[in-house]
Amino acid sequence: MSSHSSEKQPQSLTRRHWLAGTGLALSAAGLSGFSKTAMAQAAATAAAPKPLPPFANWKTADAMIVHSSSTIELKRSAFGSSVITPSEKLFIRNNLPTPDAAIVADRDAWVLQVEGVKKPASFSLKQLRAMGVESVTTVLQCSGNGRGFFPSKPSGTPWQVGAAGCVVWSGVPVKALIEACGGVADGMAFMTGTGGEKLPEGVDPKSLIVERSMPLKAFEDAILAWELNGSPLPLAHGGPLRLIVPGYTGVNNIKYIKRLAFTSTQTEAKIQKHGYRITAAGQESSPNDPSVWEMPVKSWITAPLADNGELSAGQTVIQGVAFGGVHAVKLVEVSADGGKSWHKARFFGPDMGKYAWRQFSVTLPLSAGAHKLVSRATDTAGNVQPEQRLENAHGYNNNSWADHAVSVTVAA
Ligand SMILES: Nc1nc2c(c(=O)[nH]1)N[C@H]1C(S)=C(S)[C@@H](COP(=O)(O)O)O[C@H]1N2
Ligand SMILES: [Mo]
Repeated sequence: MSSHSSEKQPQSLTRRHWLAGTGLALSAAGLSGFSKTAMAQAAATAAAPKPLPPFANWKTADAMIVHSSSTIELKRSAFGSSVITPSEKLFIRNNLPTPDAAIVADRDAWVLQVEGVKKPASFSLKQLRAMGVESVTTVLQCSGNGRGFFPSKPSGTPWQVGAAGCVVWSGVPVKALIEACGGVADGMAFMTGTGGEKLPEGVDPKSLIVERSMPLKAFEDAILAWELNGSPLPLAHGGPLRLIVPGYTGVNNIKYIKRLAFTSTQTEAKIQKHGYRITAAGQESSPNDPSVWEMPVKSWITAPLADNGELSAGQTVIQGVAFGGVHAVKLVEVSADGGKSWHKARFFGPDMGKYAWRQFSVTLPLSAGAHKLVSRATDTAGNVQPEQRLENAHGYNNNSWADHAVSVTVAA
């Protein structure tokens, strides 16, 4: 298991240390009755929601599930009915410690190195801003979103549906940058982005660096973004500058990007060679396994949910989100009987382009009793969201409609 996908949670280690320490001290004092109370209190502490880490303390706390200080997801009940996910509700995933806030103190001074072009050059953010501006709405989704539904419990964060959001990015198109650099150099097959995190000394940089390669064609609609939802890109989401590759899973959207290179081969970084690949369950990842790049078509219901109070019998509005990765989503069908019969949903709200998700809704009569609500999306290329997940060792790309079912009970 690579350090990138194991998503270690230092907090739980700390808690275990603390518990061990407490147990020792109490047994030494022979206070077994008190020890039980202490253990009960410790258990309650363990179950209490973790607080937001300081760099993300501006998030809407009651809308988020804090798995660790670097893995924070949106609750299924908190998606709302607006196509755009407010930045305060956008999930966070950092593979390395978040860089110091000093990097967003003077945003314009941030420097991007461009390589593998006819005229390699470095550009400050100030210079990039002068090269043009475009905006694109994309679904940003972690490759492991839905991992929590794998019965095999792959290691890594057990995300449910909330490691995803639909947001607006603004910045300069990569195409414009390439043009300014005289075009892509001959023989290049990949676009490679490098994260600007400072790496610890004495460690092989390849083992830690967040550097990802993707097929060259990915540059077509990619942008180097400095704004998120109309505000300067927060540090938590990769400010001052981030690579946005529409339709590709989260990890390919390099935060704090310091180098954009066109390369003939994929990077040798561990996160590329062994991380983020679709590996057969029980096998070690190999560079021959397919890389996690384009997102598959997917949808999920966001309301009603079992924890939103009792439903009464009758017409019920069922809603959710659907997207097609690099293709627009074309159709969503909803079933209230676990997939036996399907009803066409309608899209509502603005269409923000093919890389955005669409909100869907359908009103169905629900009788008293238990119902299993599921949704199934189809994209414009004809890909249909499958019933079963694609089993894989690390729990990537789960788009199974069965796994994303919602069970509700309607009162008699
Ligand atoms: N430089 C850098 N870029 C990164 C990461 C990272 O750790 N460092 N994490 C990646 C992963 S795995 C995901 S899912 C997304 C998360 O983006 P967000 O935190 O803005 O939601 O960023 C990606 N880009
Ligand atoms: Mo991710």
